[in-house]
Amino acid sequence: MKLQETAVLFAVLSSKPEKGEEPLKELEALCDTAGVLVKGHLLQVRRNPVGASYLGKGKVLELKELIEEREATLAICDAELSPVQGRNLERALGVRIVDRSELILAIFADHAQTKQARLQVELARRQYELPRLKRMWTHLHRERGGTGTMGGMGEKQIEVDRRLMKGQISTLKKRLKEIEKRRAREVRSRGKQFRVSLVGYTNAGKSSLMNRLTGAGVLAEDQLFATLDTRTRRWDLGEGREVLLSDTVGFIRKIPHHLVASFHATLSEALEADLLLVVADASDPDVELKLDSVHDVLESIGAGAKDQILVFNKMDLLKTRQHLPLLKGPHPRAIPVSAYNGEGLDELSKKVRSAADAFSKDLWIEIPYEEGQLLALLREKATVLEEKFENQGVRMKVRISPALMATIESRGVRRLPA
Ligand SMILES: Nc1nc2c(ncn2[C@@H]2O[C@H](COP(=O)(O)OP(=O)(O)OP(=O)(O)O)[C@@H](O)[C@H]2O)c(=O)[nH]1
Ligand SMILES: [Mg+2]
Repeated sequence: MKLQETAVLFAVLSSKPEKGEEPLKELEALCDTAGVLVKGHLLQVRRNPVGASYLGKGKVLELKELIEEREATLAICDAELSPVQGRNLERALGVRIVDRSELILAIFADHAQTKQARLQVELARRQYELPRLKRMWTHLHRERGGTGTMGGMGEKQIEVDRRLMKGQISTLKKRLKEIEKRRAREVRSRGKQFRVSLVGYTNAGKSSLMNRLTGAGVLAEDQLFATLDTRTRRWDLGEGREVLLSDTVGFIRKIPHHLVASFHATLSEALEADLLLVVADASDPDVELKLDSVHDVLESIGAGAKDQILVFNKMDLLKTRQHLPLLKGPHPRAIPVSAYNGEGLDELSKKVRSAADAFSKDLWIEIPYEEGQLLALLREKATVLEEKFENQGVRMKVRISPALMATIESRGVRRLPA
């Protein structure tokens, strides 16, 4: 029988938590997703964590007592610990120490479905392990009942392991590059359709919206990081407008930096989009904080300046509309919706439709046969919807951006009445 892992959570806070604030709530949700039972909390308020042991001496002893009293098999820290801090704490406490990064990496490893996601997680984990030279905590360890420290590894073994790991890291990088190249080709072949990408904090309801809007059937669950890869589907906006909608990996505060680096290709799906739908959970008391970190991640991958529509999801969970002015105050243009009961989705479609209309319009034009270059340009940069071959030239119905239309008009092409 597999024993359930149990944990005590701990963190250093730079200031005293406000009344009603639950500083370890998100870490608990991460534990829940990873299948770890939480048995207790320990907080220390101090300006900076201690360099060698993260917690102060007295608090380490307190934590040890708590672990023994609650019979926990793990102690989980809400920050990323340095290799030294991790080792020292493990020695002092006699249980396995898992930090926030390691926990998130373990969840990613569990949830990775596609080859690309698996390789990306594997790469991030190897990079995390390299300076620590310990095997990460995984469900495999749990099945073996393995807790406690690695200890006792000889210098020579460490050298061999380190070299091995470096080799694995460069192989993983190479394999990922190949997949990325293939994907880039696929993206290019999608042509000139307007692309919309759902982004936002993990568990905000991106996949649920994707399902509701496109009938995609992607996994949506009350878990953190249910989605790790990117799915793209056609989204019919009505009135003959169709765009491509992508759902992808969610963001989190204090995201392990190795994960950002190895998931760069997946995260940068947002870079390829013409419009971002930034999805937030309107029922979450921390919504503003989480939106800030979403904007930070967007900024860091170079997508900060993209056109955005803010979408407040889960409106069905707000008991009264009173909450709405509160949400709309700083965000007057946000659209309130519910993936659950469908409210607000028509308005959302309308907003996206007008963004897509501004991006490109459907027009009839006529190009003389001798204008071969113009014909080629249109085939490459616009979408040809219909073609009729007349005496003078080709009559075409094209979906075309205002910029491209201006270019061809400057070359003497006129638009025809519809
Ligand atoms: N009540 C309510 N629940 C919702 C709504 N939208 C999503 N949920 C729930 O919120 C949870 C997370 O939804 P997902 O669609 O998986 O969220 P996500 O943003 O894709 O999350 P990750 O892929 O994990 O980053 C699920 O339990 C959904 O059923 C909504 O409009 N109302
Ligand atoms: Mg999802």
